[in-house]
Amino acid sequence: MARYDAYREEVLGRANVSDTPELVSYYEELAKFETGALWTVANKIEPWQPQSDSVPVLWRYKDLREHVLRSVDLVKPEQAGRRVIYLNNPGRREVSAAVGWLYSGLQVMHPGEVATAHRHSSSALRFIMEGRGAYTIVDGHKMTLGANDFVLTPNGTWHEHGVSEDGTPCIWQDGLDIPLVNALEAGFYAVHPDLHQAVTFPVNDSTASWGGAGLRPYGDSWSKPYSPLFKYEWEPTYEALRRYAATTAGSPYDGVIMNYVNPATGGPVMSTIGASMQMLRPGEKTKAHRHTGSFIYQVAKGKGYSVINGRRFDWEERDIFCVPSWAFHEHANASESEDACLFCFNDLPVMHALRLYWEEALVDNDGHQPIVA
Ligand code: GTQ
Repeated sequence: MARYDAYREEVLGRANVSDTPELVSYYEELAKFETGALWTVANKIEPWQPQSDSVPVLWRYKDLREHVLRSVDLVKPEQAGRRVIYLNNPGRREVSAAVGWLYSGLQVMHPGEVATAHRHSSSALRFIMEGRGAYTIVDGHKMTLGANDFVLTPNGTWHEHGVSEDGTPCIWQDGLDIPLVNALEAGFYAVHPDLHQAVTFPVNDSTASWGGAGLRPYGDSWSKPYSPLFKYEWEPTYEALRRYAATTAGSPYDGVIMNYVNPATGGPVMSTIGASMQMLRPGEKTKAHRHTGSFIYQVAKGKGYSVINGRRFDWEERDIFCVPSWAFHEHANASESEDACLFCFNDLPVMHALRLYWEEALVDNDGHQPIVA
């Protein structure tokens, strides 16, 4: 590999300048004026292909759950703002990212607890893992939440979360584009002046208005840059996948996969974050491909494994794992009788908007990666 790269550097004109005492002192002179010679960094800042600092990680729910629950005894939501245990990618610790420019964490609330309303430049989503009675309020729209429901809190919207008095302890996964917004140096944050917002619409009005398959409220004038449907419930999502599965061969790389969309446009749910739910049929094993963009999966149902850059990760319900940009990945359902479902959120809307999306299949080895670990 090293020889091949050296060959390409000479033949294709990449930077290939050896240090001499004269050059080294020249670089020191340049540094004094906050400058540098491009050829000392060119190969690093313009790689041949995407180089992710993120590594594939599997966060097992059976490891995390007790630690997440313990935080309830240690801090109150009013002290913590949000009582969340966040997921740290070993290659992205300095930006608190779970992968690439995406953040994720597990938030826990007990019955009767409420977290104050705030808004920020980051867009956020939640995927409910366990418990009864959780709710989120987004700009006056209150949504009641159950396991595997998916909720949006688009950037700029006031949002707060809680669990009703008659509920049970609730845990959900948060997903935000905090690292991206910080990288773009565009983040504002504000706490609601009254600490909480009024519920100004009937409860669950968003799903009542926009949740009808293929139907749009007559004469609506929704023009905001995010989905008017803030909650995507599990039951209709699973039903849609089952029906689609009965009539499609599916994707060779993802099985039966459907995107959550903004029903007003057909586009992604928010401007920076997209999401999908996919079903791997009993015994289904997909082929490997890779693409730009960062991906965080939660196992909504079933058990199986994914091979990511040659490493096998065995997962079960509620486990979370990430696929870094340009990492080869393939998925398998370990059951011969039950389907498996993977929820995923990603930065694909950013990749597409900036024309940075690129994709390729693994051609060798019948489309499967040799497993190295
Ligand atoms: O609920 O808005 O996990 O602002 C991290 C930052 C959740 C939230 C997180 C946040 C939120």
